[in-house]
Amino acid sequence: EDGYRLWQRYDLVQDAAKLSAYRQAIGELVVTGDSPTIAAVRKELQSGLNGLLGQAVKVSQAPGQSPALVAGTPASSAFIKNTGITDRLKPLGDEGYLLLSTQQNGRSYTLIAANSDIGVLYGSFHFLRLLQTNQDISKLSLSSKPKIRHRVLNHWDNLDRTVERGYSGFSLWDWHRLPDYIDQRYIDYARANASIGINGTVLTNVNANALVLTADYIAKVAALADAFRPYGLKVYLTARFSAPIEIGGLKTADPQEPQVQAWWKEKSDEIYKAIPDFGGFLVKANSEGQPGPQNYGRNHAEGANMLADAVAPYGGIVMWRAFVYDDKEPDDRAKQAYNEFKPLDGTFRDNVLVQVKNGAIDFQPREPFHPLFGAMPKTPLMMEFQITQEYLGQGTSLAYLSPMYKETLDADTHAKGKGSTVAKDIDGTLHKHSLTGIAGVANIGTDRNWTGHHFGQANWYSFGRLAWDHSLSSEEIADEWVRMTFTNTLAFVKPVKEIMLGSHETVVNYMTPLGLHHIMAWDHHYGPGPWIKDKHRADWTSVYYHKADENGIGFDRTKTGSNAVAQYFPPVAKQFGNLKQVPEKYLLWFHHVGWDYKVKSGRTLWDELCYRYSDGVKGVQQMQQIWDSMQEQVDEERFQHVKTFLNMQEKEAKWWRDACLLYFQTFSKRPIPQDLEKPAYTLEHYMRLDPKFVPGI
Ligand code: BDP
Repeated sequence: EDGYRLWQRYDLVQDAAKLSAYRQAIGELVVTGDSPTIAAVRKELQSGLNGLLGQAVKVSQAPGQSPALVAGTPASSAFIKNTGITDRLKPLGDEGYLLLSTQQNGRSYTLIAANSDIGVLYGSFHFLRLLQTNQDISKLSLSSKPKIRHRVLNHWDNLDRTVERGYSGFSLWDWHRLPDYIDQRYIDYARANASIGINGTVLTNVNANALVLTADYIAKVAALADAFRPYGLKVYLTARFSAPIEIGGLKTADPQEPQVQAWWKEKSDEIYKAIPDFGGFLVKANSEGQPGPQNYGRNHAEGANMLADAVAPYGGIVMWRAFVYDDKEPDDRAKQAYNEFKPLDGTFRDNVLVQVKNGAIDFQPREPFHPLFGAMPKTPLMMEFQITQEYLGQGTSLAYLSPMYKETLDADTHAKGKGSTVAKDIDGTLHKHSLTGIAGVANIGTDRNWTGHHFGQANWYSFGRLAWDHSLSSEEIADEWVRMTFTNTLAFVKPVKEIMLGSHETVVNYMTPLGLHHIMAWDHHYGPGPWIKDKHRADWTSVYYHKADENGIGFDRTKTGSNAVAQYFPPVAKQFGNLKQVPEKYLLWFHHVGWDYKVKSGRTLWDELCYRYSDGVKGVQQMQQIWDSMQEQVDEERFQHVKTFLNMQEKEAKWWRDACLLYFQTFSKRPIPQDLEKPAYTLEHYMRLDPKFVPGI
């Protein structure tokens, strides 16, 4: 059990009654059609059922005497057409599916039906999930379709196979051996994505390299696209804005220059010739040193529209990132994306999505939702979440991120009155957009278990599940994942879910409680670094964000400060801007608060900070205790792996707690409450510490 099989383990069903019911219901398997996608369906159902049922399932061309599982579309299967379900299929669109138990001529059938082959594949994965999680399949009548159209992974993979902010080995894309060699990993990657409904993948880093747009690389990308296609996974590339200069030999990349426009058109023609269903481009422009339209005095819409025009004839899209900020700009970094993009609402082409990070700073352990959500009614906004744990303990920390994703998706923007959630903005229902999207920065690499930490798999999984259906709860998703990845035994499922559901809050507590943010170490972002100051960019220091002084701590973003709260719709602005009403989890995000201010618990702010940091460490220790008690329920290999990682996490938690409290204490000048564990070392020790020595603390 090295984790390679992810949640697709297909081992024998252990519950004897369920096993016999499943064997009974699936006397034979009928998969109709002959497309590559249908071949993938057949293969997946066959291997899944063989494993789960512990016997070779009979595969037939048409339903015969025994109860059958029938998968197909009305177009490929006369049997399905004749069941009269076409009307039920209509509203399910081109990716949805129906799972139905039905009787025909006195015989029982289970249908996996859809309008399209890819719908059949998604339905097949759902059906297998029902077996994997030991559900009753005798009276199925359920349909499902995605709420969001483009459900995309963003790989921050470089062409030399390093992965920016990747903590699970190297890039999966073996450019050297492509296009000839198709690694089985590519297929397994596509299978895993399809099983959770992910339908797009951006192969390359947003800090882009123009080389990927040269002919040699396009051929390699085309080979990947061919491998992924049966699984409904489209490829996208990042477009370096200066590519016309770097690989095109032009003098400029000005989007208003006809020769530049022509270059991108020709480049798109070339790409689509090799990859007819190429998804389009993701662009990071004029951000953190990347080139962009502003280099030529043009705005973001002018840049995006040029690329959009190039891919439009082929149905391609442009995902243009709103992650922009500039240290020359004196205003609060949290306000800059809104200031830049809001005035451009209505000026983007129809095939452009503006991709917005969940919060206004940068994937912090916790951020309030980005004020752009709800605020650009004429522009489809795409959500960007980070799955890789750049700011959340990286590869060694257990942090189940579904609750964090849900916190943003469920947040109410009040854009059109109460109930205008962020989820409704990105699924298009709020402002009536049919072009919709959601992206997750991948945590996947060449590590045998894909994600470094076994529990990192749950974040890939939950991103996909929420991208498909954001109304799912974190608990439901964790339940599915634990059962499929480990076991259905309740004695394991319940406690491990408890670990998962509390884990994000635990990490927030020991890193950035009460709305603190961006206090991590310089550059690598792993450990604590609240003391970071005097760097060439103020907006990359920690003191810019926590603003601790002898009076208190926190960033005043109210009227008396940067007034970032005013970017939210009035009810939200009022709530966040009011010291008494702001949710405590965002307290120091929006307010500079005195050390002796009484918080909800009745403690002073300083004492509360100390308790929160300590709670974080205790939270990790609780996870350790629960996990230790699971030894009997789980294979030794994964047990030891997770155990060791939790030990590292405990050290990390103490490191964060002690370093941050000692540092903030130099301002608060108040004691750490008596009943709490005291820091093991001096502040100087932590400031000198090189993270690579942490396990030795
Ligand atoms: C930051 C990362 C940096 C990325 C940047 C981005 O530290 O590596 O390039 O985001 O999203 O979080 O563009």
